[in-house]
Amino acid sequence: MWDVLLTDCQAATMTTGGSSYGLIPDAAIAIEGERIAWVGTARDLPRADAHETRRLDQALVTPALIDCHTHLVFGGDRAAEWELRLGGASYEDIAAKGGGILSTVRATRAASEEELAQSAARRARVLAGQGVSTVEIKSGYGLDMVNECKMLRAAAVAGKSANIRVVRTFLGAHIVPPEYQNDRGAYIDLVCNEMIPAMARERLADAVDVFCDTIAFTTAEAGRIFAAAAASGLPVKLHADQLSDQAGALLAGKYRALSADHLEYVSEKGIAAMAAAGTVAVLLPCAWYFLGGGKNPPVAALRKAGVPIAIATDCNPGTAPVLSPLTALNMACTSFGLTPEEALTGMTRNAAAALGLQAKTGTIEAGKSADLAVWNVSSPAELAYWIGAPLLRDRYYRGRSMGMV
Ligand code: DI6
Ligand code: FE
Repeated sequence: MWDVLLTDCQAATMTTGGSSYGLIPDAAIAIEGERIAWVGTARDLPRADAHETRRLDQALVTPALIDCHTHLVFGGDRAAEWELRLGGASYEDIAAKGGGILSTVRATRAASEEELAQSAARRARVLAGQGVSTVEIKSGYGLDMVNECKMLRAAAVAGKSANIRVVRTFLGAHIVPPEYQNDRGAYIDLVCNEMIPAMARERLADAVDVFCDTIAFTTAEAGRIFAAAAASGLPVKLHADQLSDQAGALLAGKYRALSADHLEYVSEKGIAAMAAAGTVAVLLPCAWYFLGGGKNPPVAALRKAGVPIAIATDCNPGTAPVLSPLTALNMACTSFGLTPEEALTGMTRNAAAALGLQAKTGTIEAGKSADLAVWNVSSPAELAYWIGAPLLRDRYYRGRSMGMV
């Protein structure tokens, strides 16, 4: 006997093939324990006995959303810096004057682990209340062993308290910390020789990321860090070609990165390298918008090359103070020209791939974790269409209904 049977619903399974969105108009979904046991058209149900049957009045069920790129753990905020930017200062100017990421580093170092966990849990609960059951959280505002570990532990605590799966990424190479300003090589040594091995040994991180750009690390430096990650058995991701073309995507392809993220300035060669390596392109339209909407990422070229596209909020205090994944979907369509189906695929199936979780979550298929979102909409395109509407009706995480948060 199944534990739970969801009926009288439409299911956008987000599987490849079949009709668009993998849509099953009159669907049933059976859950056993933490997993999806069966999904299909209701009249094909092999049996209908379940401990609990929930009729959903034709609501739409999708895979729970996956926010595959966030910086959810941080101290303080950067509203004052935003006011400066509105007055004409650029993100790069502010960074050069010790503001920007470094100001969040100061606030994060000053915060206790409990404070960081609590504020991150509040943010994670907001994401969960919009249908997210998996969130990636990066470190990168600690920039020393103690504070990077503190951030990653806080990320795990936040996930538990919000009933959401957290995937942790070590971003020690976010920016050169103040105490190494005149010896960046020594900081990279620390990241490669001590921090990455410790993150792997203590199982504090699932992947390693580098911010590769003019205000952060060069492609050669990122290459050293990727080699250290490989030696410790950790997969890599890259903040690539956001503010300028640094050949970041080429490097991501060379190291078979799970994803290369941002990509506004990615080159044709970079796209080809990503396609050959199966690297996911994570586009972050909220950061693009909040920085004033510069160059668009080359969506048509990514599509043509067959690079899978994911969409995330990039929630962070500097360039994307955004806790609305559905708004990110809307912006992916209105600003970057994705179709609503591409956008939703980008926050489900392809977002799972960007985290190496494609076997576990991201589609509605038998055997996968029962991570589901139930929406009060009549078609999947509405998820990207509305801005700021309370569309979520229920969320399932590992087979359990979380109700409305
Ligand atoms: N790219 C981003 O969008 C964020 N970090 C990064 O490497 C911005 C982080 C910040 O400004 O605090
Ligand atoms: Fe980021």
